[in-house]
Amino acid sequence: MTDLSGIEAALRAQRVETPSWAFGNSGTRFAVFGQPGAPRDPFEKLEDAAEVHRHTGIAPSVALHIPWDEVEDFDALRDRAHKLGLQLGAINPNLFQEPEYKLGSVCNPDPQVRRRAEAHIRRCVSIARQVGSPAISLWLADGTNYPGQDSFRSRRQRLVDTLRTVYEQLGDVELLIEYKFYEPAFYATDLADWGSALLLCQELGERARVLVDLGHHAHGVNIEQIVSLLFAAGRLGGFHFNDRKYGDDDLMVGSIDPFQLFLIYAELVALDAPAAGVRFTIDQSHNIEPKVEAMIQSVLNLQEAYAKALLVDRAALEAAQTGGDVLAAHGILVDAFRTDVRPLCAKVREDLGASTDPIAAFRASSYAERAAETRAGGASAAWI
Ligand code: RM4
Ligand code: MN
Ligand code: MN
Repeated sequence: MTDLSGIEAALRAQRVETPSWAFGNSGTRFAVFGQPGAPRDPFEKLEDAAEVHRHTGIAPSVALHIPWDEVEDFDALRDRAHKLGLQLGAINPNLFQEPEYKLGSVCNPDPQVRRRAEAHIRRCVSIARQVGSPAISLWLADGTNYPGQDSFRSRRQRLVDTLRTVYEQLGDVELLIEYKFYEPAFYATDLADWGSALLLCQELGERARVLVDLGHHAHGVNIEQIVSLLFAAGRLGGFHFNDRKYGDDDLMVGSIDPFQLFLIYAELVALDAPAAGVRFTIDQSHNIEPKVEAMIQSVLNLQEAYAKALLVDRAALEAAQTGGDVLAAHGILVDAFRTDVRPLCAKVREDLGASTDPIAAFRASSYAERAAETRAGGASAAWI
């Protein structure tokens, strides 16, 4: 494809949602290293997200995690977002930190705990309505640690029954279901893979779709093929972008395996997924790197992956594929991956009124230094 103006238009229309929780302090199970200038409340997280959008031009929405982003007045939070040029994105119910959830949330053997989890999701649905959020994004930490601990069949039944009740309350809010193969459960996770998530969505109804987090698969799993399968089933709901070397490392997207990221985008372009309402969200944890700059870099990595995918010569690829020319087909894809798209992306950002060189502009702005000064005092927001 050499229609450069079409490619530029597609890049201008690209949208990436940033996660509120990646702006607050986070860490590993060993330590949380607080950073100077880390936001102290959801309002300050929005300021950081607006800074990312200001430099990149394609990150105008922010996902929230409840109760991490609980505020007294959600109208005020929404209004603040709008004043900063942002929208509030998917609402993520947190069903993994209360002591009651030790044996699970919606799959817990105790019906009272299941009711509590259900009530929390309902509350998130009402927050979504209030702030104009389009989706509830649900990840469950539910699972078991030992064989025999609980019955697979009963847990599945509780999962379906509870989510069915919630599903009825959704109205026009969409339900995204995220899977993850292990952690915190170490023997059997209740929603461990795309197949279990897809089956659940099909049981619930068409407003339930699957969310693919890049860090939630075993090694060697072909994520781009999963993307294609889910899309064909009409159930690709969105992404949690990040990268990893080992487990669910939540490193910056494209930092470890940029080729995989490109292949996922190549699949999305082939499917015309951006037009099909797929949500593109970052889900990362910046433990040692400065958070706002890391988020800007992550958005840029997504922009470059998309640009390269748009450059794939689709007609030539199809001809090589149908002609059985293995190496020509592979070469066409790799050619696009090898293209330096940085000037193209810089132009697109300039056209959007964002920064041609976002990292340099962010550093020159002294935003981080100012945040460290003005946000002194009070407790930083953190995931624990
Ligand atoms: C999980 C999963 C969820 C995220 C939590 C904090 O591993 O990726 O999306 O909300 O972490
Ligand atoms: Mn995730
Ligand atoms: Mn994760």
